[in-house]
Amino acid sequence: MSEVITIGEPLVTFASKDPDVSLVDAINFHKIMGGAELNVAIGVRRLGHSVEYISQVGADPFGDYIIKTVLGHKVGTKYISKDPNNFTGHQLKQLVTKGDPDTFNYRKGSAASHLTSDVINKVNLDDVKIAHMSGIFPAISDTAEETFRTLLKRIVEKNILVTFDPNLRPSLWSSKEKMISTINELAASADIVLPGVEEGKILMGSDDPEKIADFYLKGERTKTVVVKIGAEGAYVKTKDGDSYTVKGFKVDKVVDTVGAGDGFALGVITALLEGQPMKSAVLRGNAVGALQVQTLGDNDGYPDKDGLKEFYSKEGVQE
Ligand code: KDG
Repeated sequence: MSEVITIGEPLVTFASKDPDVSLVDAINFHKIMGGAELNVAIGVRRLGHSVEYISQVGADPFGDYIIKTVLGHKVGTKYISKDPNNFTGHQLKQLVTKGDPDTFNYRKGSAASHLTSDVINKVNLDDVKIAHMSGIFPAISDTAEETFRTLLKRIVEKNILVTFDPNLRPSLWSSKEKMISTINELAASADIVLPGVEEGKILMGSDDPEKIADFYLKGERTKTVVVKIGAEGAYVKTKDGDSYTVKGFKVDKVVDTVGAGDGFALGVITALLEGQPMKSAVLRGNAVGALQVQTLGDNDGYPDKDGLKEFYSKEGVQE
């Protein structure tokens, strides 16, 4: 069995090719694969760790493309089922020269949104060291939320370390109130919570990293909160009162911000798997995030071991 497990919806993404043209007017697109938790899985694998991805795709060309591409990344596909009655989720993504790109989702009623708990009961968690959970999957349907909760319950019962990224996607939730209450409730089951500073503002009303950390540290299982503060890096606070900031890396040219948060999560996860202390794990999170924003695509910038070493030596940093 794998060291890491995650659950999510894979997306076939049509990324527009002409910069700063709106999604309404764009006519040239290329096809790539995204999905926040799948991005994490791809990066975890690239850094040499085994990972299983739980999901469901449609019996359609998009679904076959996802399975073929996931296999190509050597991420485990044992728990990706095919749903003959529903379509594979997809997305349009704008190419921008500044800021976050506009996106549009086609995922209401998708195959992943019909993934039921039966699959979860068959998942072998025996050797899993870290479960990466995010706030996207419970947003896509009531069925998905129930499935997510079933998995989380099994993971917590087995005392597996949980990392949780709120990953706010307001357009996927039935209401803002439901989004906030569900995400904050789910976060309490995680050992490590990874909110962004802007997410903190929406979820608990402050963009002060320390206040955000204090809020999530009240969670029943939560021992560490790592608040992402963009280019500035990340603020860490632990239940036993330790707190510090790990500075981010300077990036000359941001090409595409998508996938940076997932890069941060996978940096933290892989470093912890390798027995590194939290400070080095957060440093790696910052490094992978900085590499990701310098490439197009939702996961193309994630480094392998040599790429990470090279980046650290260029930055004059010791892990
Ligand atoms: O975090 C990156 C993701 O945003 C992207 O790959 C796809 O929007 C996406 C999603 O909801 O998973």
